[in-house]
Amino acid sequence: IATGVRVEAGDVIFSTRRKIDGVDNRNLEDAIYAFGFGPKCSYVKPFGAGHINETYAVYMPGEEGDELAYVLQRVNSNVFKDPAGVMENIFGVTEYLRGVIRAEGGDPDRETLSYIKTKDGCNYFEDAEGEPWRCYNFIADSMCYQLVEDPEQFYQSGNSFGHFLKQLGNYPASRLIETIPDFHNTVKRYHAFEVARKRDLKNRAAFCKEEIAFVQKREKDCAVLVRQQEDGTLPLRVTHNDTKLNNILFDSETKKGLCIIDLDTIMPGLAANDFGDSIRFGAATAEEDEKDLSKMHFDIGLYELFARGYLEETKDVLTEAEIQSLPWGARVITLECGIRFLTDYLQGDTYFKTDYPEHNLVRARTQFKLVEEMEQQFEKMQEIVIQYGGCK
Ligand code: ADP
Ligand code: GN1
Ligand code: MG
Repeated sequence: IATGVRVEAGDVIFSTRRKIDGVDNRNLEDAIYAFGFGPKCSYVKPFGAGHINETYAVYMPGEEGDELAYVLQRVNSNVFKDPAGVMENIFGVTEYLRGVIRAEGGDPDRETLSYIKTKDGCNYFEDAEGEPWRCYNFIADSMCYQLVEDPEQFYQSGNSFGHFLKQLGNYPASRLIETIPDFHNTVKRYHAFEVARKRDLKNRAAFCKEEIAFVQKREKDCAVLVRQQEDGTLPLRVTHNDTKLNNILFDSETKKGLCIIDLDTIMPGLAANDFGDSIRFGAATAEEDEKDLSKMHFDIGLYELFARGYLEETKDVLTEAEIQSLPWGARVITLECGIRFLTDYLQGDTYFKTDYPEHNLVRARTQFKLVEEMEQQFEKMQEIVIQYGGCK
């Protein structure tokens, strides 16, 4: 599914040409003016398929009619408690990336996001209710996918995320603010799940006994990577921490990975987590919220393609221990994500956007199905990274 198509199907929710009935747009309109688009802006539509922020496509008059020119987002302040810190990270990293891309002979205007300051020079705009809005350029002639459509895309995606790790190899990690503390501390995620299960605020534990048992059986797995990080076996790097396939834009013409987006969670982290999150989302045969579990499988062929693309870029910078940790990254991050969905289900859907009451439970189930299949194919997963990583 290309976002380009989704957008055209979306409803106009703000227009400078007509009043839209039934939509309260005050804050959106203020944001449009704050970034200097009003009153020229033609119209605005909801955009994308993220679970956290509210994303809007901003259309401006162009030479051939209205053009999608900017992406405007209301940052979820329930998730990001320090929006100023988030924006400081993003401005720092994208500025740095522009220099790296220029040195590589690339085009910084297409290969990284260009964030736009407000008219009065701030990194973001705070609306009347104190909610943060930020804005960046829309990258034209790009595609974004919710599922791998052509296996080549996933190889390209591995290449791009691998390249991204290298590009930020010398970025001073001390400059980064930890925007969500312990974001991928799977041990703490497990404890949060246990707290939610015991409180059972919404009386939902009775409806997910099997899923609860599934997680509890795997408590030890939650510690595998955290322990290796703590004892120094695995180094911290500057990582993206949300490397889903829909957080990368592909060039419509060359079909290659073009630009890594959704930089809210750039923080020091483990390479295995970034690798793992890409596998979790992209090496799956169905969408994250597929209800029919018979459609959901872990596709080891796709895993291999991603691993090849990723390791072509990174095998010379990652240590052998890191390369060997990558399959664990896939297992642990998939388990962690399932735990997070299940925790949110138990505590009444306060974190992820949901469309119906069981949405988070449905999502947790797909993740656990993937974990099970990864466990069954784990040896093969290990052989693959050893092969492409050139390990002895
Ligand atoms: P969220 O944190 O909610 O996932 P994202 O920053 O990932 O927010 O944006 C949501 C979606 O919007 C992306 O998955 C992508 O489809 C689309 N999108 C975001 N930025 C751009 C862009 N610059 N060009 C094209 N599509 C974009
Ligand atoms: C969220 O924002 P989005 O949709 O790209 C979440 C990720 C999860 C993912 C599951 C900040 O990502 O951690 O893995 O949903 N982002 C945050 O799809 O919590
Ligand atoms: Mg996203």
